[in-house]
Amino acid sequence: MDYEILKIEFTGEIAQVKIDRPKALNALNTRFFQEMAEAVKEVSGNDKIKVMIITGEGKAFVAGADIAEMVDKDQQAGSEFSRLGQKVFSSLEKMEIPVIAAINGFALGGGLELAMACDFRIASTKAKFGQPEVNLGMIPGYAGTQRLPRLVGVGDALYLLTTAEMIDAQEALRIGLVQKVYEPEQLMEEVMNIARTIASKGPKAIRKVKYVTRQGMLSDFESGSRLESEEFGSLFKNEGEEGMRAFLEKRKPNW
Ligand code: DAK
Repeated sequence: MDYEILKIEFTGEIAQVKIDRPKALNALNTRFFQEMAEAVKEVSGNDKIKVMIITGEGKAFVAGADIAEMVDKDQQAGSEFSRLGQKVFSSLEKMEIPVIAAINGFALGGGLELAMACDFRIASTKAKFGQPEVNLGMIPGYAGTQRLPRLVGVGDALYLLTTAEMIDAQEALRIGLVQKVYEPEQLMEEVMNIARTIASKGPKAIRKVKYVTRQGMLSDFESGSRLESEEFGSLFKNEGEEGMRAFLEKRKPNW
């Protein structure tokens, strides 16, 4: 598939996926979801890539699902649009490598839902966040009602979901919606530094730590802990041996 909305750049071990439809503030339409599904496949199929970054072009990360595309849909088409989006967003969580949202501007509605499907979020001081669906007589359709309370707690989630208030990056940092905030001109450099840090760690360990954490969020504590023991064990006489030997021999590990 030729990309029309996404731009994908590979820099060393890092893939940057840029959403480039600034005229509509990068609003999410069917074509976006098709291209994002393709991008996930392409990046996942490239063994060299260790981290993926998603960001937006212009003044928005993503200003929501495309209202112009949604307005005429009937109930069935609305549910299908929701399911397509949910599937693509879940595929980001299921990617073996970490996915970072670099939030350069508006992350509203479906845009915040996209950011929440990434493994963590780094924001510019210009970023703005909100779930404004109730302004439109709608509710989130890409699992925002599920991910937001898991990330920030039920009180802050329902505050944002029911008031549709737009919050700034500092408030998003305070409630734990984003992990770091940088000046706009430093955002991508800092996100690349974080990505390079991750890429320098044990590659199997990084994949397993994401897998176990993500699975744990879907299961109970006991099952998650059991899975952790299994995956922990699988790194012995494996990448973990090299990492531990390198520490004892005071050298860099050779992954
Ligand atoms: N969809 C389509 N076009 C959008 C858009 C959107 N979400 N947001 C902005 N645009 C377009 C504007 O219409 C405008 O187009 P032109 O008039 O230039 O043709 C252009 O982007 C620039 O926007 P503005 O002129 O409005 O720019 P401002 O800086 O003045 O304002 C803003 C920026 C972000 C505050 C404002 O654009 C805004 O309030 N946008 C709407 C934000 C919003 O309500 N987003 C949530 C969308 S609802 C579901 C699946 C998913 C969802 C729900 C259900 N199911 C299938 C069940 C999710 C829903 C949403 O995400």
